[in-house]
Amino acid sequence: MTKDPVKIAVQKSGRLTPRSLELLDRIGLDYDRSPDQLLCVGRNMPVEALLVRDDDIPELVRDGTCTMGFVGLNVARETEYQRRANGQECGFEVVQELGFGQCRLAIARQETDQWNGPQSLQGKRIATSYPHITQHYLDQHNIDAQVIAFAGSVEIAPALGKSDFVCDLVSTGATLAANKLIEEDVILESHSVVIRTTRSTSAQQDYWMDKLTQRIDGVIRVQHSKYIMLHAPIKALAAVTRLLPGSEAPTVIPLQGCNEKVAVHAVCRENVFWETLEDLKAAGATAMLVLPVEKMLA
Ligand code: PRT
Ligand code: ZN
Repeated sequence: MTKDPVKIAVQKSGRLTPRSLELLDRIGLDYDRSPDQLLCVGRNMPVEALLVRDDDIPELVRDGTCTMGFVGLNVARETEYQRRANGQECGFEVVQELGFGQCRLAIARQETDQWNGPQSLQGKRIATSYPHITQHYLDQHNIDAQVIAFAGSVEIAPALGKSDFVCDLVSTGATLAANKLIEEDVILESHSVVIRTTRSTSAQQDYWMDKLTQRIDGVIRVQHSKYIMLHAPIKALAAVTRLLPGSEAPTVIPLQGCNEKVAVHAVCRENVFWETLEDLKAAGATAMLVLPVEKMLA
């Protein structure tokens, strides 16, 4: 085992797990799993991934057990606000957005209640698994309400008579609808992020964390990028390149035995839709090919 490895805390089994493990793979980490499956030890870099419950990730990164973590912004913020409410330093910082695990933390009301903005919460009971984010929102709006912490199944609290409102994570909205709850204010837009410890780390850990950060950046940047190849009449070149979505200067290559057309290759930093291809075709482009981009390093 390497001395001073970078240790990344990753959710063991849940919504973020498949994409987190895929990300480790895409940044080039080749690893062996420990017999208990809870540790992935890098074979090709001094990097280890520790598989844990998502709620434990911020604390593990704060206390230095791990140097980085992949976690939902909702979980990171809840820990941050909890620590700040206790007068403690946060101990980690959000350094990158990973763009998966999108959801929102929202206030929802019962059909029988009215909503006239945050003031409607005055004097009411709000059930939530995110008591510190909810309290922060109430403080920001100068509202005095009772926050009731629930470990799970928050959505059933009003029907049980335990609360008037809920503040819960929402993705499709189906859970709220099934419980006859109506979404009102979104108090946090969430997605998975990379957090990094604010404790001092060794020169080797800093080197590898910076390298991983760069590689993660590369993976995220190519997520929606496409490589497009096409043939264009020279006289339509300007019109064709103008239509390429989000691309910098394209590469223009002569075609063997053809004086009127050139090949154009470009990385488009946005998705290339059928409509774009149809517009390119109308402008004179032919032989169009759109390919996914796997890696990019600026
Ligand atoms: O066991 P462990 O503690 O690690 O996992 P967990 O059960 O606490 O978390 P998990 O795997 O459910 O979620 C991990 C992270 O995924 C969360 O912290 C969020 O950042 C993110 N995420 C994205 C979600 C959702 N979407 C989501 N829809 N987390 C939870 N939900 C739940 C929500 O709590 C509600 O019960 O799904 C329900 C609502 O979904 P819709 O589609 O009906 O609106
Ligand atoms: Zn959890």
